[in-house]
Amino acid sequence: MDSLSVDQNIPAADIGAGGTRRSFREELDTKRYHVVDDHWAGRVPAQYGVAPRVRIGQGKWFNLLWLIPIGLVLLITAIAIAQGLREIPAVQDFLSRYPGESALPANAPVGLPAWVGWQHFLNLFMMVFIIRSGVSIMADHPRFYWTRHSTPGKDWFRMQKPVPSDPLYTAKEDSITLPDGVGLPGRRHSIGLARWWHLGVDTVWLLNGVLFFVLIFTTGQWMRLVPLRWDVIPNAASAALQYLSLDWPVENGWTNYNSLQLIAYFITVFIAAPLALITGLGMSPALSTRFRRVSTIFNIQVARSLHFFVLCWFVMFIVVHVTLVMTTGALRNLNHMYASQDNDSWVGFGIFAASMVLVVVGWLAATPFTYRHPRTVQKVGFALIGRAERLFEHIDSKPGQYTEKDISPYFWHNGKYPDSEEYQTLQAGNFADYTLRVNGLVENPVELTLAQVKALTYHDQITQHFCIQGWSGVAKWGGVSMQTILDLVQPKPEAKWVIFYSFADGPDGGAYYDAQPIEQMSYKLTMLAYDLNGETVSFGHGAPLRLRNETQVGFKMVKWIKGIEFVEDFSEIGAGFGGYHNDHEFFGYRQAI
Ligand SMILES: Nc1nc2c(c(=O)[nH]1)N[C@H]1C(S)=C(S)[C@@H](COP(=O)(O)O)O[C@H]1N2
Ligand SMILES: [Mo]
Repeated sequence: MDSLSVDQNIPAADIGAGGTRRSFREELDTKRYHVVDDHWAGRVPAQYGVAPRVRIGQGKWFNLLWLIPIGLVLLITAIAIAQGLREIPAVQDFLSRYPGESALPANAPVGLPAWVGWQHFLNLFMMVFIIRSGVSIMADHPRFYWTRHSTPGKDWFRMQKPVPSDPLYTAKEDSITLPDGVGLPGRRHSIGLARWWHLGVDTVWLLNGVLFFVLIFTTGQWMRLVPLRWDVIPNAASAALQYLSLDWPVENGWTNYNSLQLIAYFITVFIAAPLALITGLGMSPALSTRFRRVSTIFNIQVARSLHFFVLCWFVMFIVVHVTLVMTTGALRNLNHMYASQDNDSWVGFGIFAASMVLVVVGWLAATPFTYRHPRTVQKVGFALIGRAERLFEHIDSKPGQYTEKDISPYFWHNGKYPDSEEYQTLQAGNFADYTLRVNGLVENPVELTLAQVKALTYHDQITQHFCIQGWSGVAKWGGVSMQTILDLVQPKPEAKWVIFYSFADGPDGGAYYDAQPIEQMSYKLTMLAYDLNGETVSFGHGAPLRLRNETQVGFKMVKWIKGIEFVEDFSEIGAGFGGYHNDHEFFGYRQAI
């Protein structure tokens, strides 16, 4: 390995204290950012998208705002039809045979205990944050697809203009701003913070959900939420007809919900809530790469689209549910849920009103709080979900999931392109003068020319990329396994993290970098790529070298790599949070979901 040892002719400018190679650390932005203000993240200007559209055919799009007038017309028509139907004797017979509610088992509980009220409140309180941060995450890549190829023009839904033809257009440029109070936090490309809210509150919501399931099954309350007799179906049809004809079914919620209500609750509790979890996990790079069979059909884009349908269900449910609670004996209904009593007093209303104050305060405060204390959001979010993410990081997936025919026709670009003179000179010379420096806590620091890198054992893999923003794509990457680099440099036992430095600066200035746990460097699918789909990797995708770590989301895969450093911990590197996006945009350093 003589030819690969450290070059002794280090340019004077590169010599730091102690006569050793100056570290790339000195090129990082070490400022600690503690607020999200107008200067945040290189001043991303606001950009509002377009009204949501669904694709109908090749290049035709249907603006969903039309659903408002169309829905109104359909509703009025349906009301007229329902009222007409109720004149028919056979329908009247049907309504008296199936009045709208199905009998409960004799041992079913009567009334709603206080814990139901608490559960209900906690759920609705958390839902506000979950939904708003979810919409923010969606706005970061405001398009949906059905295949794992996120091909422009093949999206089935978009809230953004068609993808422009500029070949270097990035997914970040595609992200949109949400109006204040809608998104959490709402600012364009604030996905790092939105994810802490979403995944952090999700964790509490899921734990609370487990408690809810335990309680409903130990108290018999489940019998009121699960269809147990076949006549639930005709009764639900009957209730629907009664609602539509504006002659509503008798309210008896204290003892038994009507069948339509029961089905709506059943779907919400037993289908939509679990599906939210399953479709959420379906977007994880670590899980999708590990559970190949499942992810063949249930790929990230199917999961993301279905996750959106779950959101639509919850929003629709909330609107209809609240409307009906308020229009079918509000005081009594509120007493049921908020005061565990079945009467017309104002007690339930009082508790409800107080709880709404909390909801509104939480709603109004969440975004300003996030902008003022983003590090707190990052820290609390990590405390809530970090453990689960770490669990998924232990997955070392096998190669061979995809073949050449799975390669995506379009692979989005992302990030800020390098524009330094240093990079441009190297690029103009076809990287003949490029060297990759690998040093830090290693026995054998090296400085390799590109030719020397290419002389190392070749490795290739066809894998799927998962950008944190939501797009994905399959590509064939060729280059060197990180294991080969480890064998060459021999990390010391103290080395725990591996820092990848880029030629490109991030949006606030200072070089882009990312810290990766050393265990993941010997995973089968961790590599330095210099080929993409059988050709030399292009400028846009990271020439001459870029990282692949298929356990993680895309922002961790540094492009335009110039150096690698092995360290014990990353607190002294950059601003100390483990990567450019962590320092500047409050991302987390473990992102296996
Ligand atoms: N140097 C650098 N590397 C980077 C980024 C960046 O901004 N700078 N963006 C990351 C993000 S967010 C993604 S999704 C991937 C995108 O890789 P691609 O452009 O090859 O698709 O690169 C990652 N590597
Ligand atoms: Mo990304």
